[in-house]
Amino acid sequence: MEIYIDGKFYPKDEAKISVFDHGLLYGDGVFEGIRIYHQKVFRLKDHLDRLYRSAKYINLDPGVSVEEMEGIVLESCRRNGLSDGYIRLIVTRGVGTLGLDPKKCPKASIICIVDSLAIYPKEYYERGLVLLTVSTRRNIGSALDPQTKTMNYLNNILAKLEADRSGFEEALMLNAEGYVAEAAADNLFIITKKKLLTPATYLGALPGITRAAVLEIAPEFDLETHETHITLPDVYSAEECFLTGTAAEVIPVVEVDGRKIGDGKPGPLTQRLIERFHRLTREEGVSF
Ligand code: PXG
Repeated sequence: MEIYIDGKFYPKDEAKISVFDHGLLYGDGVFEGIRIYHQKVFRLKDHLDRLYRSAKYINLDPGVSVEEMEGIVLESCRRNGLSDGYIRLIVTRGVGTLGLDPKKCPKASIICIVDSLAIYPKEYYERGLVLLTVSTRRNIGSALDPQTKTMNYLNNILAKLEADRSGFEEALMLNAEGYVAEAAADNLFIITKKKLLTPATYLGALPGITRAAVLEIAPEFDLETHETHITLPDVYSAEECFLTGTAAEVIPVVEVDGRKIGDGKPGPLTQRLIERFHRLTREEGVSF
């Protein structure tokens, strides 16, 4: 395995960064999780757009153009030779002092890791996930905008810990007003009466790349799509429910807070969307 750090490739054991990096000290940075399918990088441009959008939000200049960043990702893929895998692309504020002043960090650091993916057990897809709504609310946009993918994931980790402590596989997070936002690291969808609904991003959902792909393919199944407000009663009474994310892909949800969704089995449209999404990952992508 060869890991890219600031212009050079290192073997796994030698891939190290400074303890003065503000990514480590303050979570000051942004990142992307990207998937390789069949020797091609899935929706790389969309991931890079989101990375630069997140960087702009925290006023961080990655120091390389989008085209150069694409080159870094593709070269990392070539050197690692995985035909299916996971890319973690990270831009940190870089090395600075122990004070949090970002001005003391002259240069951003870029890290690109390509590794095999720890995929969810197959049984999760066959029987579906059981969710718990946690008390940890999604960050409010005026504090740290959940539409951006920053290195500060404690909000999500607190949610995950809470679900885990009660024996649940995944956490459902509400925003400060009590509307459904997303799962700890995945977007949420429900299907009701031929409508496919997902929380609008301004309500606390990340604009997920998988979410966008599902919204694109949904009309093929006669589903009318809406990015909107969703409440817990909407989720409980939905016919079908599923999560989307780069790692999880499309995964059925069969129970939320002790309420069965539909008949408590993965829904038929969810299953068709899963198959269609897999086809998309075979057809699309940037070769390396
Ligand atoms: N919401 C949040 C908060 C996320 O972090 C998604 C939704 C799904 O977005 P994409 O673009 O992937 O469809 C994410 C991204 C992991 C892991 O190890 C997953 C994510 C981020 C970091 C780690 O499972 N998901």
